[in-house]
Amino acid sequence: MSDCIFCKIISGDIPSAKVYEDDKIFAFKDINPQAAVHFLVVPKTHIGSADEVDEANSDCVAHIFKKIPVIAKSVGIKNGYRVITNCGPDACQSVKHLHFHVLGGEQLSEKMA
Ligand code: DGP
Repeated sequence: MSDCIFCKIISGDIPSAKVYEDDKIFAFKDINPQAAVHFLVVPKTHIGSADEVDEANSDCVAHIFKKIPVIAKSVGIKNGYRVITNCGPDACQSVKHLHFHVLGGEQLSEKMA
């Protein structure tokens, strides 16, 4: 999508600190980290949010969850991590391209909201 920030990051039109890339997904450090380690994993195909995951596009979500442990280890996460996806206004989703936050590298709060 031409006006999507994450599509522009995937294409390289907007620079990012890439931590992983393959033919289906792209992972990069969050510009506003909320933990010692905080990266985002996104499908290369534009999907607006978790609300738009369906039979036709869910393969990339399974792929993301297969790769998250690999990426987490590669960036030095050793003792667990949290995966979050914000979906829609009540969850304060600010970028309308499906993305999974991966937070770790330190003890996280017990609270999620
Ligand atoms: P969310 O609120 O779940 O939609 O989170 C969007 C995240 O995307 C937020 O933590 C900040 C991050 N972000 C927004 N714009 C950019 C950008 O241009 N570069 C990077 N690296 N991260 C961005």
